[in-house]
Amino acid sequence: MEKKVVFSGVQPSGGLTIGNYIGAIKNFVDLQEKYNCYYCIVDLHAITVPQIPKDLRKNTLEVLAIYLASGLDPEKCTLFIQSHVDAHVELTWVLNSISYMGQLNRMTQFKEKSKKSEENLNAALFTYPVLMAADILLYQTEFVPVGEDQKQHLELARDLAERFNNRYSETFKIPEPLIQKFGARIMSLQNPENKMSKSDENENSYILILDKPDVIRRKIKRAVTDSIGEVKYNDEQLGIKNLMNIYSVFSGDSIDVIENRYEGLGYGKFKEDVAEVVISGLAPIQKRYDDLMKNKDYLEKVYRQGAEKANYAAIKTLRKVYRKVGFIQR
Ligand code: ATP
Ligand code: LTN
Repeated sequence: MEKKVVFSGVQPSGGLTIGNYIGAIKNFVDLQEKYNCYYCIVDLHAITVPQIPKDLRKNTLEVLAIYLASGLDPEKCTLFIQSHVDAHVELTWVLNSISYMGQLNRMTQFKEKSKKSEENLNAALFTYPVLMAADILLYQTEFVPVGEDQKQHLELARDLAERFNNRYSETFKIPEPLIQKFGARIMSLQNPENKMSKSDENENSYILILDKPDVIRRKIKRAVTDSIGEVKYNDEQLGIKNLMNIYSVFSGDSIDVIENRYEGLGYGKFKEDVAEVVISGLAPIQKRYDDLMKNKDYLEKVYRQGAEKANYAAIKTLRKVYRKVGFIQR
């Protein structure tokens, strides 16, 4: 039986955070064993906000190296750069033709990001979710592992697939989101009501996968908590809850075990331990990352082979789509 397809992407829009790792990349690794996985570095998405070209190039390779360092194996899954497979842009155009402005206007991410650039809002930011739908639908994807924040975009991808299938006959598989129950939304260390985001202005609000041990210790020490003073898991203590989630993911200990361990101990010791668990969880990834970044030839080989494999699958779907909408075969 053919393996079911998994697709996901990460933007090379800056250093990756432990939110990206826990909400997305960590799960990619488990999925590669059972599914036919495509993991993309979505550079076309990244330019929906201004990027400095040389940083974009650097960040793109960085995401690839982090994918590999986290345990993704190019023999088991397809790792590629979005702009290397033309079909993503081509399918986006066709999907734009069946996308409703009203629905795109309601996308939370668009509303939030457009607030940040009130003047000269660019059109790509508006059609960002259509490009994301194209990414997913090109590969006849069954499952899309993402963090909670991407749920609405997934809904749109499903709507577009259904709309196209109804209008032109069965073409796309309808994708399902795969959102972890636990860790799907790692919160900002400075404002635990917001998600941890690599584009946050305050660098104390996030931990980068590549942060050095001292930086991690400092950021966790400064993490906002509360005056209750007990390590308990509840919505009155969002900062502590978030740190407990992080602790649990990196240590493998359950929330109950953590609550019991820190009963009566206060926040100081707890925060120190959270930092150490994160540091030792990231250490092997950082070590492999450093080695990989010294071997640019290898990285190039991986993304080239990936693009070839992805292109082969994507073109099949795109040809079907072009035929169905009435384009003459070339
Ligand atoms: P930005 O913060 O710049 O808006 P982002 O980190 O949200 O970008 P991506 O890099 O494209 O955007 O996200 C890659 C994956 O990481 C997505 O699946 C997203 O849902 C997940 N993710 C991002 N932030 C978090 C978070 N704080 N908690 C859990 N998952 C997250
Ligand atoms: N919009 C996503 C990144 C992304 C993606 C995808 C995720 C682009 N294309 C396809 C899953 C599937 C984000 O996390 N900001």
